Parts: sequence; structure tokens; C-alpha cells
Amino acid sequence: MKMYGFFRSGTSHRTRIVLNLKQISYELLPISLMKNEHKNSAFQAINPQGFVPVLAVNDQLLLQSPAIIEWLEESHPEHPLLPSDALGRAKVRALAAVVGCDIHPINNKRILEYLRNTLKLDDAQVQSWCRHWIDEGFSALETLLATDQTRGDFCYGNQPTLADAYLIAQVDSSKRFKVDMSKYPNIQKIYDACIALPAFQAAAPMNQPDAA
Ligand SMILES: N[C@@H](CCC(=O)N[C@@H](CS)C(=O)NCC(=O)O)C(=O)O
Repeated sequence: MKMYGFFRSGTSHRTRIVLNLKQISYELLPISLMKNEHKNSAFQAINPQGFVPVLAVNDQLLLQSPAIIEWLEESHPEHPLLPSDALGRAKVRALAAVVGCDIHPINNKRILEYLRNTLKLDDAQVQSWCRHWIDEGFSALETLLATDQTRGDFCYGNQPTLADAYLIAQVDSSKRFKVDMSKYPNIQKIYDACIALPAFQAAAPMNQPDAA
């Protein structure tokens, strides 16, 4: 497998965590979002949306991190990252979707570029935009995690699931927007439990070969 990705991309990060937790080896093909390599015609031919990650499996190109992650879960059932019961799976997917559907997409590079270049917001306003949406999502997640009686050391139970892959990638990218994590003790506890594991450490942005 080969993965087109970028060290600081949250969607690449969550996919790396899943690959590592499943102990799947892959080759990294770095696409620099800083150098706008995702806008090159060569990469647009790979993904017309110009997004990383893309997973190349034999002659197939898999797009969209949720689809890639679900494909990895289905095609590599060892080291499962979803619970065995349908209700548990719905809960894990819901936690992941708070990040994947409601936090990450509105803080994406192209959104921030539009705020800066078209709406003429300054850096402080753009940072404030990101913090606002991250705080809204993290507050809801914090409440969900605090009230879930079945929760263990991780988002769901006592071993990592897909929800942890989404959450940890989002916490790491939130650092760039100076989100105050002291407001989210349950999220922080899960972060600490995850980051103690080699699979999460190896997936961390700063541990990638393309980290600037
Ligand atoms: N829904 C897509 C979103 C992918 C995505 O937003 N990737 C970002 C990096 S985290 C990207 O390539 N952004 C380029 C841009 O916004 O121009 C997925 O989950 O794969």
C-alpha cells in the first residue's frame, strides 16, 4: 500500500493511526500542502478534489479518509477498531463523526484560505474561527465522554477504536489554534492514554519524514 499524505494533515494523521494500530506497513508518498502540491495537475489526476489522504492499493485509488478507514477495518479484521455489536459501532462512529463531519471540514486549508483571501479576515480572526468550531465540537465530545458509563481509558472501552484515531489527530491539530485543553479533562486523559502507545507515537505529525 502507498499513502499520499502530509505530515500536518489531520485526515492523513487519523489514517496513519489506523494503519499503525492494524500493523499494516505502507509507503508514504508526501504531498506538501504548504507548497500547494495538492493543486498540481499530477495530483489532481489522482484525486480531483485535491485532498490528502489517498491510499493506493495495487491499481486502485481509495479516496476520503472515512471510506479508507472503513475499508481498512473491513479488509484487515485483525486488530479490530470497531466494537463487535451494532450499538457499540454506532457509538464509536458517532464520536468519530463529531470530528470528521463537524469539526475538521470547516477548519480545512481551503476554508481558511477563503476566509483570508476572499473575506479578508486577518490571522487573529482566522485563528478565532478555528478555535470557535473546535471548542464547540470538543465541548460536546467532553460531555459525551464524561457521561458515558461504559467508557474506559479510551473513547469507547479499554482499547483504541476508530474514534480515538479521529480524536487524537484533531487534538494535535488544535494545538496550532491554541485551543485551551484544560477545559476538556476527559479528552486530555484519552489523549494521554493514546499517545503512550507506539502506534500513536509513530503516527504523530512531527515523527513523519516530511515534517518541516
Ligand atoms: N473529507 C476528506 C477531507 C480531506 C481533507 O480535508 N484533507 C485536507 C488535509 S487534512 C486537504 O487535503 N486539504 C487541502 C485543501 O483544503 O486545500 C477526507 O476525510 O479525506
